[in-house]
Amino acid sequence: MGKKTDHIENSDKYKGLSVKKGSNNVKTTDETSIKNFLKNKKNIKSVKYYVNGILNKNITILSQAITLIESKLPEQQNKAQQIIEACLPYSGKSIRIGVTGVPGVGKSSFIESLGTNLIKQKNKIAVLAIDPSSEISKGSILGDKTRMETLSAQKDAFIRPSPAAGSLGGVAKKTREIIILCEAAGFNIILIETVGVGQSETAVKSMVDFFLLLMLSGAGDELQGIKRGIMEMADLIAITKADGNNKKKAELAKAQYKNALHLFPKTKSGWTPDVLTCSSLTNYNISEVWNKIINYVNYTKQNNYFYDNRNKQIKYWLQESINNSLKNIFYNNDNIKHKFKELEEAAANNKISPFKAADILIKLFNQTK
Ligand SMILES: Nc1nc2c(ncn2[C@@H]2O[C@H](COP(=O)(O)OP(=O)(O)O)[C@@H](O)[C@H]2O)c(=O)[nH]1
Ligand SMILES: [Mg+2]
Repeated sequence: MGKKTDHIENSDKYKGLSVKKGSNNVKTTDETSIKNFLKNKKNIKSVKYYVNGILNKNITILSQAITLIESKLPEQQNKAQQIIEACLPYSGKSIRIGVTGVPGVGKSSFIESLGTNLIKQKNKIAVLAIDPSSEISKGSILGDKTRMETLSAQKDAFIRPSPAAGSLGGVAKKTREIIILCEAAGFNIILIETVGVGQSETAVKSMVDFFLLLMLSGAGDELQGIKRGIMEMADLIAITKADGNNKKKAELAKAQYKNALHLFPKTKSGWTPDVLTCSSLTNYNISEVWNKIINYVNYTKQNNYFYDNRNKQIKYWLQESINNSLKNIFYNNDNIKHKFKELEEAAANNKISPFKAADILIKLFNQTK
């Protein structure tokens, strides 16, 4: 009897199961946990399953793998990392485009319109989102999928809302990882929607080849909350909703923004950003915007900026990852946790300078590592 349960305990099949010891020293297994274990085991899929699925362009499996990336469980995170590593050699062949602008400017509508056109030309489109506000609002900017009804019904389109929680850095890192999987699954155009509030643009800029800024006509820059820095990042500005009564106003805004762009310093890519008007409602100039993007890609591939920029982005993400990991290790260190509160309080009460407090904490961390 004892031998039999030992066998169960040691068997790979049951590894990790809790085996209770009976009163007369005979081990009895908990049947419910065996059942649950086997049920879970069925759901645990191998890295190979995900990688093969992604490379075979299976969208359901791609979605499942993205859920692993978004998971907080270390085991799933670990699996996600292995999947990303395996997909890496098959990634990189897309055009990555960031689409930004204030809420309501028409980003989702634009992506719907452009995406639908591009799918007709046999492209495969993935739409992702970076939404730093989602943590607070719990709503995701692509939650309004209704604006992308046509696109989301297409089999060559993949639309994934922003993960609902997490810091901007965390969400951005995940988005970068998701890009790799989408590319490995054969999506050749990646569109990343982000709200024009500042920080998120910098994160998006660091993962795209082309940065498109959408602007409303008839609303001042201040009203749109668009900072000069964001305009400087743009490879193209498109004035949206250039239809009906709005068309004239849009043309006027175009002239104004063109003038403003003249005053900006030369871009690192050597490309001269332009301003266009467009309408997602009437499809006006949507293909012109696309032509600009293609021209940009050709131009920057010729002068090598396209590749240099991607290399720089990889280096940036390497550093970002290290910085984030180090921060986590530091703040999760038990000694630091304890001392941090104390010194924070002391600094707040002017008993110690914040610099001195930081110095003490770093020294303590070095000692306790
Ligand atoms: N007239 C007109 N309305 C538009 C156009 N694009 C978007 N809209 C409207 O503007 C609102 C916000 O659009 P949405 O795409 O959700 O903006 P987002 O918040 O930037 O993603 C919606 O009511 C759209 O119907 C356009 O080209 N013309
Ligand atoms: Mg939107």
